[in-house]
Amino acid sequence: MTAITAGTAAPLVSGAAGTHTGRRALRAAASRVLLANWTGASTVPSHTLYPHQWSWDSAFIAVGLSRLSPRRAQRELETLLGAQWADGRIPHIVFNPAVPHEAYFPSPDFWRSSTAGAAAGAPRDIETSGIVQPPVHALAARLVHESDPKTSRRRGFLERVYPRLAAWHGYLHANRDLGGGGLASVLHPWEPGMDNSPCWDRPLERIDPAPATSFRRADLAHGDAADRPTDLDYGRYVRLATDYRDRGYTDAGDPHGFVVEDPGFNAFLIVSEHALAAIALTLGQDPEPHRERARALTTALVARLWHPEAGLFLCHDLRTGTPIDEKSVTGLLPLLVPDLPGDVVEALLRTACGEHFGLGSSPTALAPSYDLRGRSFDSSRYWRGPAWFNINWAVERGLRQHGALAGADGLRHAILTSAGASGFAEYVDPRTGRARGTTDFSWTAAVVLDLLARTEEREEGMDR
Ligand code: 9WN
Repeated sequence: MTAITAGTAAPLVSGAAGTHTGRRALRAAASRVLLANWTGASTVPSHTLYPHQWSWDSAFIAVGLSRLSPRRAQRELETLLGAQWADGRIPHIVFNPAVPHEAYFPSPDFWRSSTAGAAAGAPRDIETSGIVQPPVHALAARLVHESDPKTSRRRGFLERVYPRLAAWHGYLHANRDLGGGGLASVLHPWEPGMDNSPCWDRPLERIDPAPATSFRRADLAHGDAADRPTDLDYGRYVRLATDYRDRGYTDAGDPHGFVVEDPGFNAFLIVSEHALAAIALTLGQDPEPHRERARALTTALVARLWHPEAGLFLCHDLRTGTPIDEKSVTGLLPLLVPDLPGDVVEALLRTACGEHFGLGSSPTALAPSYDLRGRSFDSSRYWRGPAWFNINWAVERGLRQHGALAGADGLRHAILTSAGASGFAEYVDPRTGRARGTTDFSWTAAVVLDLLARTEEREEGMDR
């Protein structure tokens, strides 16, 4: 097993993804996926399984699109921000009215955002869900701007998105610090984006599932049931979303059935807060409030979720006031955070390449979504083991930022090889690399485009 340590550089991408011809073919194939999934103002994650716009998907997609068309990348984010609620929340789904309700569950008639969410400021003329997803957007806006600052400046991109992104973070700060310790909490397993992670098994035991006869899943028409959450999971997702909706999507007040502090969600918030500071500076505004918030969040993240004995950040169940003793890749995502204490970084790097996550164990090793040794590990089922490409893109950035260059180069190579070989799979079996879920998946193609461009920038000595 290759140790991941700071300071050493491995050869650049090698093999098919490393030759110029191989890279050109990969870039062309990834571009075809994103172009085919573009619907005129935004991009669907997948035409079959997810035929609307998703919040954190669009952030990753914008980063990839910026390598093809900076204007389109800006449009992607601005379409999403066009559905922002007056309270600042960015909804996790923006529905396309042209898509029939039967194509995806839960559809707009389940969420009823324009009526049930009216008091919270849901738009009247666009239907959305009422929950949120990880705040990757300000990071994406910064990267989109940097990919072509001239076009961005000419179109006033940052001027338009900055107040909206600041309002989004303001919502999380004002409404979602339900633990009172300075971190944002999530209220539904769909919010951290890792829907059926084993981390949610215990907190979900308390939730009385909606009967399976009360809803009709659309996902099973397009995906293998063994790769998807179970009916019992769905019953609980539906119960939690129904309760939230029926309380007008208000965050304060009644205790929520599910309320958890998630390290990955908060790590993205911190990185995005740093991105807002950079954006403010570019616009001639004061970056200090964003820096201050990033510092406070970082302190709270380490104080509340770091567990030295696990060598990992753990989720925290606010209903019981206890850590959730499961090793999920969400606990590695704080590698994205720039100012972590040195001993925390060292321990995270050891965990990343140890037996639980196996980075560096082979040239194609990707970080699994869940502990390879965990009792609930399942190599096929969604967020219970399979490796996801957006998460591995984030881990790669984290490794590189903390100087673990050999590990970062190895992971970059593994992402490019595995994404191409799997037909831009939604996720892959972390042991075999076999495609799971759907293929031609947008964020998989997007992170490939970004990493290919970064590899070239690095070769030309301009890596950002
Ligand atoms: C529910 C769109 C989304 C991703 C999530 C992923 C999956 C939805 C679903 O697809 O969730 O939001 O229907 O299963 O878990 O991370 O954003 O790609």
